[in-house]
Amino acid sequence: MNASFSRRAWLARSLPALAPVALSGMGAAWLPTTARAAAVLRASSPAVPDDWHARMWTVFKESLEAAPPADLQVQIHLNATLFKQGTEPAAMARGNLELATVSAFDIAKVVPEFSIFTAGYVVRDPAHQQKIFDGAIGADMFQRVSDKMDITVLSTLYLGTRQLNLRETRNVRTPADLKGIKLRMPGTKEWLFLGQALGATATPLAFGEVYLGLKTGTIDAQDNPLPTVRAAKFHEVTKQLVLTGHLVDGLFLAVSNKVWKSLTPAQQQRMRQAAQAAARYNNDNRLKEEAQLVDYFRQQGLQIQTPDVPAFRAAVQQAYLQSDYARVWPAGLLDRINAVR
Ligand code: KDO
Repeated sequence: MNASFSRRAWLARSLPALAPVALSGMGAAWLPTTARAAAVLRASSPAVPDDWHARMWTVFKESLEAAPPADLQVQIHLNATLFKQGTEPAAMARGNLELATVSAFDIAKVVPEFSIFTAGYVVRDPAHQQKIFDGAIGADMFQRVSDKMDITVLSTLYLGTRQLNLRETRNVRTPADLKGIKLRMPGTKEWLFLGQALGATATPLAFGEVYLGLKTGTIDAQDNPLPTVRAAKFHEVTKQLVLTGHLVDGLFLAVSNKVWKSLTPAQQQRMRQAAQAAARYNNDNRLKEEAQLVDYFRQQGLQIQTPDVPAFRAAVQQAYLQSDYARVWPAGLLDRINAVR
């Protein structure tokens, strides 16, 4: 890993990836709150409208806009129509976007120690995740994110526990059984590392192209939490789920510091409350649905396999601990995460 990764390089590298529609809208939306008109805050997400972390933006919007004064308005842009997946944090840092959900993988590109949360089998379950990020570890990490990325995290969303989802059935007991499988991962090296650690051939592809990739066979498999498999209809073009549970995944609802620092304390408080309400809505619904989906997918005709999870855990943990990622994890952080109960 390049420890001397510069913030300037991150911003520069992300610029060509901006969706054209975002370029045309640049600078148009964010108005200073001192102006009479309400300030418009645009939220960008690659999520499909039926996914809970897309719907939660409506909860955020309604919560923020409900209380007088009507000084803040939210515009929701889904399906990566405003910014491409993964380019949102750099856009927010530049002041071209106001709100987004950011993954641990996006953050690890700029705050390398955050890669501890991209490692498989570190976070135990959703309750562990919330306790980590609501406590001292979260406060320390989010300060680093604000300092280096110019964004402020307002709440932590449970995205779900990532499982494998294959186009054709195959007996997958251990990582060795994934040899040669083209497993789609989002297109950054942090994601690809996770795919390789699982034993597959990790293949980068944007979320919006996964359905077609599975349908046409350019990829053999994808990994996502079950609620996302349902919302994006991946079960229509796959035959098997392998319940590896390899990553208890999260997203961070974040605001550009350019916006955040221009708000009054009262506006900041309303924004935090809206973000907490949105996270609660997402987390409650996602957990409830996740618990029902194995049965649902079985009814839809998918084969459900429970693999040798300890074998996956051992292989993935070893891959991370031997990697450059682990070298930049602050001393003792893994133990502190494990000790959170
Ligand atoms: C995905 O592309 O697999 C992923 O699940 C990665 C997440 O970090 C997040 O970007 C998510 O997609 C999107 O929000 C779409 O659900």
